[in-house]
Amino acid sequence: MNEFTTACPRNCYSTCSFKVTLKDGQLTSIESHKDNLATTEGPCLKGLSYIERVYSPDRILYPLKKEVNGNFSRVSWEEAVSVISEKLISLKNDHGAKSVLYYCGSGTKGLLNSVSTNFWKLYGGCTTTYGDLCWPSGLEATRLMLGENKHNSPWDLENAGTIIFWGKNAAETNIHQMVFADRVKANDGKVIVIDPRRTQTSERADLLIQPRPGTDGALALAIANLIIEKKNTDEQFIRKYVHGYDEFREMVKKYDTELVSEITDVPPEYIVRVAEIISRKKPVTICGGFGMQRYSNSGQTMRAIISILAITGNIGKPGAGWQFANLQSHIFDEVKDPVASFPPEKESDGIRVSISTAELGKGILESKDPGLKMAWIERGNPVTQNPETHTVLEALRSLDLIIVVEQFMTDTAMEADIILPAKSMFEQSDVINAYWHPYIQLKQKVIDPPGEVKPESEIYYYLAKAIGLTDGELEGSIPLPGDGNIDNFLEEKLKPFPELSLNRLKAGPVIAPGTEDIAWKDLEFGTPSGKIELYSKETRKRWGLDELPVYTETIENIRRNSSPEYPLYMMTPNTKDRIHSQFNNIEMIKQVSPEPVAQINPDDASKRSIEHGDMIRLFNERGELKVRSVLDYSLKQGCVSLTNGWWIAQGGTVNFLSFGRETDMGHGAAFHENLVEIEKVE
Ligand SMILES: Nc1nc2c(c(=O)[nH]1)N[C@H]1C(S)=C(S)[C@@H](COP(=O)(O)OP(=O)(O)OC[C@H]3O[C@@H](n4cnc5c(=O)[nH]c(N)nc54)[C@H](O)[C@@H]3O)O[C@H]1N2
Ligand SMILES: Nc1nc2c(c(=O)[nH]1)N[C@H]1C(S)=C(S)[C@@H](COP(=O)(O)OP(=O)(O)OC[C@H]3O[C@@H](n4cnc5c(=O)[nH]c(N)nc54)[C@H](O)[C@@H]3O)O[C@H]1N2
Ligand SMILES: [Mo]
Repeated sequence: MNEFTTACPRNCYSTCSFKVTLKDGQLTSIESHKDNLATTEGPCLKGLSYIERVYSPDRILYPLKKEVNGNFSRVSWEEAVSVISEKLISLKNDHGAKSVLYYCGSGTKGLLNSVSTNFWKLYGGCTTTYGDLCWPSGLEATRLMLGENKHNSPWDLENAGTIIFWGKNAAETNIHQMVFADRVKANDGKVIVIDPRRTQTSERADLLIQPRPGTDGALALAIANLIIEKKNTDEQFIRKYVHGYDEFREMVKKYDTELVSEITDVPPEYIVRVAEIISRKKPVTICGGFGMQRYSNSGQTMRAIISILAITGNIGKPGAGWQFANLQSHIFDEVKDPVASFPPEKESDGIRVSISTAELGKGILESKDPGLKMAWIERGNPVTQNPETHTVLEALRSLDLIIVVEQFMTDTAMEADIILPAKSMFEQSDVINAYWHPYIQLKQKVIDPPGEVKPESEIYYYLAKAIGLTDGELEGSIPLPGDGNIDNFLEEKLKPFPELSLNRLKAGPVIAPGTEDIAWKDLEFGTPSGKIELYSKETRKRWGLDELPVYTETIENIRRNSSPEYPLYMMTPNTKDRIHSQFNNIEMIKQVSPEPVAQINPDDASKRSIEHGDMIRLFNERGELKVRSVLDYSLKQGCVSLTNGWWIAQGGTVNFLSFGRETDMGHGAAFHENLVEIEKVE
């Protein structure tokens, strides 16, 4: 029996450290690695289901090619590589390298992901996307206010007097964070949740505030106004460390509690209550989630929320602060700096960064000089996960050739001409970082890939050779196949950090060098003024938005007021049972989450004669979905909620209904801003 250290590379806050056991070469158990102080409580159900996932009979184990009749059949690696390389050579000659789209999602973390970009540079360039589906408006808002994205260590949360989970459902998306929150509650602290839905997190809280979706900016400014009116600000902190307070104080005066109660549909006494708790139960940590961060006003919303902490002096102290993204473990150059990568760069190393991820379908369809002919998709499932599924499908179907590197027959893989089988997390070593805790970890290879699965680094090696590149030209960019070469590649990346080596990481996680346990303890902010910027000229210059975090109505809310055709807010949250579109095909998960359902408030349902368990149609001008209804008062009236990630074959992706639109800053995707109508299907 052998035990190994490894770590989960999914796009998830927790990024758990694992100890895995092998018996006769087979993975038999997965447990938590106790050295990771953030995730000691153990893996989630998805983590435990890896054993099934890795050995699943549904895994793609060989290269597959789509036949004329639409079915896939097995081909050899030689044939797959030769078809792809011939196309790459001819496209480059006939249309230029930029006629190829390279698209990657967030399927796995790791330094070896950089090999993909290295390949496309060596090929002579390509076209790729900018922005991100996930978090950029919050990242940019934080950067504009505080200078960078970091926060106190996860375990510091238990020092808080008040925790606000604002648009974050940690009990499902960051289960380990709740361990610290529960301790605060047990110690007579307060836990507040701000979310239009009653969630598993709010079940463990003292207070739930349910604003109308997209109105959190107004709510935050009303809270700030009350704190200022009641003189509960930290004047000394403001004088020393806050820029633009006078302008801010003047601006928030108009966010009177009664008015904001109307905007947000939150009773005035609840707004007052939150302001009181923040003033009374210090220190305050706000765990800002991604919920209110995917709207057309979301960057300014996030800035408005951070302002509350700035005026009350809740930054740079134990138990206090803004917990959005802790990027202190992002120490490697190879890992795309999410903030730096916002701006659509016209071109670098021949790579044209011209398509907004939020508008992937439209971007492909409208591409020109040269127009796109081929797409290479890896680590992502854009048909299911990107906004406007119909447009994404139309765009992909307009191309000559689509290559998808995948583990399973996802909606996107179904669109491929050639599918290349992808590795699982246990089949190649890599070094990973995280965005909640500060650890650097080794995701260790513990088993050989099954069938003819090859890790991307190896696929790119063979492709590079097939398009005529020599080993010499690949040196430093694409490692030669073989575990020893991969280890050398990783060791090279660890060299600048004496604390880190593969051997050390094999023992367990290591806190990233330079990590601050209490972020901004020095109260030095990397903003133009060196202070927390309530007033930010850069916000105006870069995004054309007000210097102050003013509230504006979302585009869809304005539309809702003028045309009530689609009156319901469609919410598409995450669930504990999946990571986006991953895991829903696993039996262990299907037992707890067998099919997509739409949660509806019974008052909205009765107006439409919908009963619990009815098949209903959700629709708008972009598309429709048919699913079963679940009537539930926990959802705010006027909302309907359906978790994202279901495949088309499993009942349909929510993104048939969403709209491809960018957030106000950061080039994020505003797909939470989505109005629908529902009706019973006879
Ligand atoms: N189990 C699991 N964990 C995950 C993931 C997963 O898929 N599954 N995904 C990971 C990733 S990539 C991400 S980005 C994070 C996301 O983590 P979270 O931010 O916690 O998750 P979301 O479900 O995107 O949104 C959180 C909440 O925002 C609420 N919300 C929506 N609109 C609004 C609004 O206008 N105002 C307010 N106040 N709330 C609103 C939703 O109802 C939802 O409960 O989780 C990570 N962790
Ligand atoms: N409507 C709506 N849409 C959303 C969201 C929402 O809240 N609402 N959430 C958004 C968010 S926050 C995010 S982060 C995105 C996520 O969007 P994606 O990153 O596209 O989503 P995943 O479903 O995680 O798909 C990743 C795919 O990578 C594959 N994979 C895993 N490991 C590997 C590997 O090593 N190599 C390769 N080649 N493939 C691998 C998996 O099998 C999976 O199919 O979705 C976004 N979409
Ligand atoms: Mo995400």
